[in-house]
Amino acid sequence: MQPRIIQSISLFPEIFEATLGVSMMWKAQNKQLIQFQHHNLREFGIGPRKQVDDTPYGGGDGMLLKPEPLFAAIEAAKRIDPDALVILPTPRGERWRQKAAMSMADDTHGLIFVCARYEGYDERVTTLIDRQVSIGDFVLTGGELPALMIIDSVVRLIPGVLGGATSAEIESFSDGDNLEFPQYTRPAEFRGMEVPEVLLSGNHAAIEAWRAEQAG
Ligand code: 6GU
Repeated sequence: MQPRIIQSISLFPEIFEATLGVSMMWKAQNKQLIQFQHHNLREFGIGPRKQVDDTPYGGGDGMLLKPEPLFAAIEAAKRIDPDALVILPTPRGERWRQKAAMSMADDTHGLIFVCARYEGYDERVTTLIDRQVSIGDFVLTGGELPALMIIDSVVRLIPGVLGGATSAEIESFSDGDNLEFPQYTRPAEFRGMEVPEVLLSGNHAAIEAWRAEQAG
């Protein structure tokens, strides 16, 4: 089976390399379940100075990403994976939720994340975008962190990525909005704090009941 390709377009591809190069995201690549490919938007910049930004028509503060480099980068990513879904992280997008992560994990399309910086992007780029997604009601300086959060939330749900077969299922939010129960490991007493007695009891029915109650 061909690994699913997840691409990013950003002025700071090193943010992706660093974050996706460790732990479970690295393992997902190592197991050939996912293939990450990160594009530097600067390489698609215009002229000898590789210009990617410009001032907004109509005036206003700050700089916008120009359409030409964004179009060229998205088209290059599409040549690698023509059927890929193009996602734009933006505070104006639909709110990202666990349910969306689950359906994206079930889907087999590749993904292309287009990460804006500066004060935003030329609106014409949205003609190439399939989906605009926000991760919450606050504003960040760029789309890289939101893209990484979305990637992490999807990749961990792909079968074979997490070790234990059901560890994703029983974790928080996977089967509704219930929060996970508290957990403990050795030692049974630490700095005067004791592990709840029921967890040491060996009574599996009682443990299940306690966990259900704690998960609320
Ligand atoms: Cl997706 N992008 C940016 N820049 N800020 C955000 C966001 C996305 N979601 C919440 N805040």
